[in-house]
Amino acid sequence: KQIELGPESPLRKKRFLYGVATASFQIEGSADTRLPCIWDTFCRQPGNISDGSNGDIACDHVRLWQQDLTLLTTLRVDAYRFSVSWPRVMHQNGEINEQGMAFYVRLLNALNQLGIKPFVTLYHWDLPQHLEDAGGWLNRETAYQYQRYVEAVCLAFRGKVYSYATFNEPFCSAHLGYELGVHAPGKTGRRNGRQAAHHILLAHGLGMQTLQRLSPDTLNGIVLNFTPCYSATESQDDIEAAEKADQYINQWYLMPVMEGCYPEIYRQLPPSERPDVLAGDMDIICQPLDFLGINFYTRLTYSAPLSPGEFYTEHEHRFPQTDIGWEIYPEALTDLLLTLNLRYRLPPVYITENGAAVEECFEQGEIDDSQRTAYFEQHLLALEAAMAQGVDVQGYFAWSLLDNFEWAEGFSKRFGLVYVDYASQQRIIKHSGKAYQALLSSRV
Ligand code: GBH
Repeated sequence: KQIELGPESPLRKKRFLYGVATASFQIEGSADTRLPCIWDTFCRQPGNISDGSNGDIACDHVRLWQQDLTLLTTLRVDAYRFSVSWPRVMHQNGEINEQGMAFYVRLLNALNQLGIKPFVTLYHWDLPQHLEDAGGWLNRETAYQYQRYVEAVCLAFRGKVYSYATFNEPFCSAHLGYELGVHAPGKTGRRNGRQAAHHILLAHGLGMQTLQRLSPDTLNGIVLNFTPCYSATESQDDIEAAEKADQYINQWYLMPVMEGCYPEIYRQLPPSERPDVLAGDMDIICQPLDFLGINFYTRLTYSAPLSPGEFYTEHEHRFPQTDIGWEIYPEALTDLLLTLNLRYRLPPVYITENGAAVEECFEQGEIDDSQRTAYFEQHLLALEAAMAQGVDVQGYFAWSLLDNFEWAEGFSKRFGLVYVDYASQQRIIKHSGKAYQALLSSRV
């Protein structure tokens, strides 16, 4: 199975950038050579991770990174998106961990030597545990600590980076981590979720200011995840519920960043559930972006709330799902890009993550994952449709280079273009990886 795009597709042009993405906690291992983070703690509380695993070893990438860079050349990617582990590069007293920083400097040097553009994510969920002990993202001070960390990274990486993203998916950190409690640090409550979101957004703004000052020549922005919200029926109640869900899970993060305000639904929260917002915060959050990173996996369908005080209820899926239970609905990517483009003055967009956990069949050392290849093809076609209607999309990153630690799913769900045998740490390029490579090398 190949990825078939039309001969004239803009996605087959050399100037369209292709990459693969990873995140520090999900691949690095070598947990003993950095500070503990909130995910180390979360993994150790029984019941949080479906297979009881943790990130102590993961893909052993800190030791096998050279081998993993070879995979990037084999796949022929233009860019590699990875994240820096804050607890690996900073000591608890705020000083730089030189050994940890040196790991990334070696990685960056090697990427530059190979001609692969480094897209650096500064925060992909691994908050140092000592900061969580002081309140984590519920504590405003964490935003200022984050800014100091960004400053240290910028100075150490000077001249080696193509793009910086301040955060990956504030939704996940805030909503899943501090509101629903299904991600680290496992806190709950609407006010907690919204307060964590606000401090993360504030940290984004402070981080952008630091990037503008210390790294003005890199492409600086943020990565947000979007789960487009559809209504279950055409009834007014369901449409309204879907609209509210969209404000609550998607626009809550985009609107402050782009326009310096929270969506309408903010005012519908009872005061006891609203976050503390200080004068001037919204102006800090709303910094000009060089790019917007969009992570897209699935959509959700909503109907009217069942109980008072709620805004919506999630409706059951109607279309086929991936192995992780997410509906496959590529049109939502087209709809999303067109809607955002109409509603906002978007900077250039990069799809910074897209991918699927699917069933794979292992035969004679080959991994047949044709469903994943089909998923990529469908989503690239959906992207192409949006671009044909005027959306400025500059690049696409497949999630993920490697099978890795899939958060609350542990190692039970695989998203890689490359298979990882966790017993031997052997890597095997899957059929989808070969299809991706074929697409990338066929560009004109
Ligand atoms: C990304 O998060 C992460 O950045 C990455 O680290 C991770 O490995 C990857 O995705 C795969 O999970 O569960 O039906 O309600 C994506 C997070 C996924 C959150 C879709 C919202 C809604 C679907 N998003 N999810 S559902």
